[in-house]
Amino acid sequence: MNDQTPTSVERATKLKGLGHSRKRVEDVRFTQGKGNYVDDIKMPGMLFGDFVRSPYAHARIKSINIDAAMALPGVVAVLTAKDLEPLGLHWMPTLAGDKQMVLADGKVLFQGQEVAFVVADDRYINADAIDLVEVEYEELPVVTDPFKALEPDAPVLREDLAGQTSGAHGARKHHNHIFLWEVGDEAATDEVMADADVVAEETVYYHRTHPCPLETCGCVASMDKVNGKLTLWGTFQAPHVVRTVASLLSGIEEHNIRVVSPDIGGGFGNKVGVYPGYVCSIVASIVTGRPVKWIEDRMDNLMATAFARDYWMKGKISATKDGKITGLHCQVTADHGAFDACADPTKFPAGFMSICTGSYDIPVAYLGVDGVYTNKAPGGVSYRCSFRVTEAAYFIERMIEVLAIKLGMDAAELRAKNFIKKDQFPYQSALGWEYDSGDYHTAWEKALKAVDYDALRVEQAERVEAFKRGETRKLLGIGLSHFTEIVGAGPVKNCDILGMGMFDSCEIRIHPTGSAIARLGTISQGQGHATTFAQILASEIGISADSITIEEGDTDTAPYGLGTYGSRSTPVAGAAAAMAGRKIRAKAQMTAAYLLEVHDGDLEWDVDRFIVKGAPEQFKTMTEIAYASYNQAIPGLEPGLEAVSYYDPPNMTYPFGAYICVMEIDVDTGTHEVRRFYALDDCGTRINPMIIEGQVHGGATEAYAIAMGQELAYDEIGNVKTGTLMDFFLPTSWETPTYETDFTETPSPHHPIGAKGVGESPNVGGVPAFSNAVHDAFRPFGLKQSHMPHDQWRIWKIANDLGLHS
Ligand code: PCD
Repeated sequence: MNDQTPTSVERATKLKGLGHSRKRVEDVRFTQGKGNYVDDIKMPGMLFGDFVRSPYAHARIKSINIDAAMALPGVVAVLTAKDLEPLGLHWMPTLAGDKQMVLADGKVLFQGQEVAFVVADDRYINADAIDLVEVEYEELPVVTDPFKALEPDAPVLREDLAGQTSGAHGARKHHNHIFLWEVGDEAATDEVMADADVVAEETVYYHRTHPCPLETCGCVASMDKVNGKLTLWGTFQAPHVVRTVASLLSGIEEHNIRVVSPDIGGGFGNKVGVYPGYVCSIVASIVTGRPVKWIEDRMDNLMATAFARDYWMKGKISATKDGKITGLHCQVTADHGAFDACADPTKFPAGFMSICTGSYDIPVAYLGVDGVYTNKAPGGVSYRCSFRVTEAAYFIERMIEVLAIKLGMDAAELRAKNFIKKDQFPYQSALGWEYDSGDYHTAWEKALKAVDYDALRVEQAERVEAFKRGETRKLLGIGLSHFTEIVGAGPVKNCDILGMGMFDSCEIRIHPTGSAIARLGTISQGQGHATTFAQILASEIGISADSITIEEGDTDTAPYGLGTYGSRSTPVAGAAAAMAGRKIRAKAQMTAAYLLEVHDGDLEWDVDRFIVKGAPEQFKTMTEIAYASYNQAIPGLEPGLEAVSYYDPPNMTYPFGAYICVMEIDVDTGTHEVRRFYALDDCGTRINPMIIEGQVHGGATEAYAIAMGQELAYDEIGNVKTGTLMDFFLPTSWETPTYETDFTETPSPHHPIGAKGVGESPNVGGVPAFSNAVHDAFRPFGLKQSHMPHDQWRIWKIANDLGLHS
């Protein structure tokens, strides 16, 4: 070798593999307005479909008259439940084992519910025709409060379930009850509570909100009657699942359905489920023989598609006098709206809420979740959190604060005292999870030091004194949060969606000249998969990330996968990519051995080539091997260089982090200012630090929105009060705080490259940090618990109720 030969390190840098802050390759098209979203799809003869929606939250439908609408020039069809019934499509199964009306069948159960589907030549005619459909409603009593829904004389919401004493998840104890899901040991927990030195109790409400992606939901359905093939483009986070469901519902064989997710403008869980708009577009295309497009507007999206949260969490936490936690009890009343359409793995009707023991070593615990029907929209998706993990983290991080108050102890110290220790991993939690790896103390100490926690407490105490002396009207809150996420659903043995095991997949094809294409069962909605999956592969197969195309979202070409949500792409499809890469490398090794005329055991891998052990000047690069794979007859090997992996992860991954928010609060106006927000994330091996930082900024901003103002609010008769962006808080750059990001790196022991997910973490950790900051500011004046969102009015009200305005 001469001096010009690049070193291993230089060659590795060129690959832009793991750990490289590679620029996002997708942004070339996004920043030039060249993205291709569903609404960009325009086809000859395409029609537009849109819904007549219910203005009432609960009403009987006396009649629907479509005559005037049909008479409007340009209107092609108006579908009602009556038209869908003969096809068996007026109701559809939900992901949670319930069923849901596609179009109102006899009654409506929430405001904005789909009543009729109008199909016309363009959107404008559609809008006029919708006004011409005459629906006669008879109003029924409305229930928007899950506790009232469970009262004995509450109105019966789901008449279709009359007399059914059990549902998909066991017994129903009331006509508006869906299920009771229990985990842990209640008797043992009660026993511990009865003997405990200290028990703190609190009801923590995590309000209803909505993922509100910038691009709303939509699809284009095109039935080609000549070749019998249905193509469905849509904003789908799980295109293969949509294909399977479409096949089961329509009876069209699965090979004759092609589902494509083009570019997606944010998903956040909103685009996981199946909506009436998809079903109606498909039916309309079959009926008319023309492509049909359906695109929601913002109000449709907020009112009718999947909401998130709406959990009332009644908690008890017990401890010894010196602050060692001994037990946790949590009873949840979960408002699921009119239909149980939660998007969770089948066996987990409350998602992974049982991660609610958080980062703490709690010996006994119990969780009970009651699902309840109300007159609100269905949904219950994991808006930037893995299946109810943000609810779990918010609950435990509030309970820790409440316990700290009761013990008169510093909340940072209380956390540190109870963290699962590094040497306890893999850790078996009281509610049944096996945490793969963690080092909470190191992360926590790093975070406290970074913000100079002790100095902040001194400053806060001084501020309280100054406030009491009348020298300031501003309080200082220090919001602490240490979270444990659980992502990567999941092991096929316990995680499935509609019976499909939650594995994921990657297929790689190496081209003769040494570049490659890889296809995966996931789909990016902005996360940057085209950038990062190529990086995983670059490190595995020694081909530069720039020479690897990543393709997702077309069921005709991508291998079957369960899609992107629950931060599962890195833990599951990322693992599949690494495993498929290793298969490529194994075959490449045999090819290299043949070319170098040595035994394959005599070779070792060096970044982008196989070298002969002890004779590094003899090597074959991946480019050479790729070429040889196509032009040499190698004994015992098939030509070509391809591999596929379907990966079933042995366990979930458990990312974690330490977040601290320093907030100034103006007692008189209820306004706040985030002075500092520090976010330390540990997602194991980091693929792309720049993308991770972007993920943290995005997720923390959604956390900020949820904690400080965003809510899907209803009045007593079920009107959605926040149906537009005038009322529904979506932060702009003006409101968004500045974030400081940091990290520790504790690899997952079971993931092929040690990576854990990160996309959701900032929401899971961020919400308690912001909310705890508000609570902490008022702690010296006696505040224990106040419900989110902490908007200006609610903060002002806390101050007023505490007598700080007099
Ligand atoms: N990563 C790295 N490293 C690591 C991890 C991770 O680098 N360690 C990166 C990856 O590659 C990508 C990202 O980061 O790119 C993310 O990842 P993950 O965590 O794995 O996740 P995914 O699966 O991919 O995704 C999902 C998520 C979710 S879930 C959500 S909500 C959100 C997030 O993601 N969404 C979104 N983020 C985002 N971004 C954007 N832009 N957009 C959107 O939409 Mo759910 O469940 O759905 O609720």
